[in-house]
Amino acid sequence: MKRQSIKKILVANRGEIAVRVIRACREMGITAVAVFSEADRAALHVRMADEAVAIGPAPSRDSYLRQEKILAAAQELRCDAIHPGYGFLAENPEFAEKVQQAGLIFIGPDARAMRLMGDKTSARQCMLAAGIPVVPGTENALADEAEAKRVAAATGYPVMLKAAAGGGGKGMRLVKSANEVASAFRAAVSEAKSAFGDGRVYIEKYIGSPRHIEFQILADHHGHVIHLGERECSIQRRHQKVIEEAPASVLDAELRQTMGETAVRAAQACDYRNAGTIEFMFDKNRQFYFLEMNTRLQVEHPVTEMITGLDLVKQQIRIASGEKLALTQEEVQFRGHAVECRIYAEDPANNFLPSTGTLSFLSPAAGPGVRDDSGFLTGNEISIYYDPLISKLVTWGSDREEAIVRMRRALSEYRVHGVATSIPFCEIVMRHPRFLAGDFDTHFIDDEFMNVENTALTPEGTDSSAARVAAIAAAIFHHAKGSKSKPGAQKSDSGDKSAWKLLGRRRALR
Ligand code: MV4
Repeated sequence: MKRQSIKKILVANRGEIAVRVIRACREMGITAVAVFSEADRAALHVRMADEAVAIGPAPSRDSYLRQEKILAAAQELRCDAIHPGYGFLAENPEFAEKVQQAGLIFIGPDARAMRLMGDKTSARQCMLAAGIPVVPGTENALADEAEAKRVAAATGYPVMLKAAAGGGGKGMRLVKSANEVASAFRAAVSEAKSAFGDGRVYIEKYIGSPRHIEFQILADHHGHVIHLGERECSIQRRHQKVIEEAPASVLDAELRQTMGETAVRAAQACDYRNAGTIEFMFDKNRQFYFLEMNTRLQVEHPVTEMITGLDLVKQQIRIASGEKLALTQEEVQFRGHAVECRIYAEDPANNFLPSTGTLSFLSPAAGPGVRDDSGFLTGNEISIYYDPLISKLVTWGSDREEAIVRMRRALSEYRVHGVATSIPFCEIVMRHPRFLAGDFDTHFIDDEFMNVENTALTPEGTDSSAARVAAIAAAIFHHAKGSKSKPGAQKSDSGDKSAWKLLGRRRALR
């Protein structure tokens, strides 16, 4: 592939990720063009860009999802490339195609790789053919209930029904026994049809208490693929990640190498280009299975940047312009530990209900080892229209302990007035004995805070009991009170597993 210089990039996104991409452009001497909806006229990404174009009303479908408007803006302003960020159009193969047809560079993989990995059955087939371990199950979508029954019995209960067009937890169903198959199959098909316009579903063996561990890969247009290690992303709620870290404390050097090599082979198997993520489930027996591939820059990419010293957005831009990867696998060096807490405008004391309003005061944490990737300024509005992510607070330490202590310190400095945030919840997790011990899986939040068996596996929208909401509210109330007392005033607890019981007894930061 010939080198094409990129001098001007349109950033087809908003919030913190648009700001993140603009920052990379600035450092590279690239002109950054922002697009914005009517709700985002005063947004940080608009202020930081060199030029900005209005693309429509607040709802995403009228602005950030308007492919033709975004393309027209890019052409009119003579951009060389479009960076899609994550979400919105980032994994839309038609958009990637249109960008290319317009003579522009799409900073990401090609439409073919996106399609191949977007269909979870073709992704599984591709990985299976390459000898990558995938969760046992069907290679093709199920034809009917009868086939679903046969395959489920052959796989062994419990099984998961998943939408081929799904991913990220949408349209999944746990099936515990034969008498549930028929109704679960019908429900899954109709759910998949209405959510994705594609009713195909397939079966996987159910993995009981998995960790979610994903590997970052980079692939250039010259046949070089490297991995940048893993991120542990098990601390999530309803398939929304809350806390991520790198490296994963469960992996030893040998397993890291094996999984890293597998991730590289997975990227090679689909002839992938640019930055991507191979998601694995990691089970109690330390077996790992390919889950899905994300064909975009991910929200949690900063933890990888913090431990490798690499700038993933710059890497994406260089790859897209046809440059060779500047480093080999052996030259990738890992140093220390990083933790990311997502600061959402959500009220943890009110069942994580989105909290909208004006950010009347916003004062992020700073200081040694702290990075705050925010999309907002004091005075900005958190509206109902977009993702409630305010910021990603990331800390680095020479080891996990230091990264966590720094995170506690940073969370305690962070000030957000005007909306409720997930900060107090993150403060609780940063002191939770199971988090500190690295003893958690994807059910951690449900198990420790929701006090109800496996909400992750009950249908979406299943609601909380009043008692559960009250328990979290009480925990946060006590925590807020505790945080006003002197650090170090109380001795640390031991042998007490319940999160909220710990809260009144504030412990030293260490
Ligand atoms: C599974 C699983 C157990 N067994 N598949 C959820 C998100 C989507 N990417 C796949 N997910 C899961 N698939 C089998 N065969 C459990 C989950 C799962 C999960 C996976 C990753 C991160 C968080 C999760 C939370 C609940 C369930």
